[in-house]
Amino acid sequence: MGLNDPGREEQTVTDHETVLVEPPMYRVLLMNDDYTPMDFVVEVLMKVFNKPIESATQIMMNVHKKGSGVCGVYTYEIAETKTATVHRMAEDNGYPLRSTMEKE
Ligand code: TYC
Repeated sequence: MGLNDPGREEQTVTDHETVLVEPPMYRVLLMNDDYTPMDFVVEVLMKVFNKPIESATQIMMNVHKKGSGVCGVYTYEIAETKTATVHRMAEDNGYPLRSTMEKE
């Protein structure tokens, strides 16, 4: 507490405010194509997006019919890593499977 300004320090200390800002979130989507085998897409959804086989199959069939579909929603760095992992797995196996991310 300052001698010339009694009470000032207490006022400053209790003035802090906690502001929690949620990070921006990104949808990761899979795109349909004519060449990637269905079972490979299901494998990707299980390994990269931690989906159980039932929902992996459901998401794959939805992408197959509709052209694209959401696999999950993540913070920027995680979405980016998952997208890169999909592309690496596809390339390693010679498939054209693509994934994209978009801000929520
Ligand atoms: N259309 C593919 C096929 O008939 C299967 C497929 C599904 C491919 C989803 C990509 O993201 C995809 N073999």
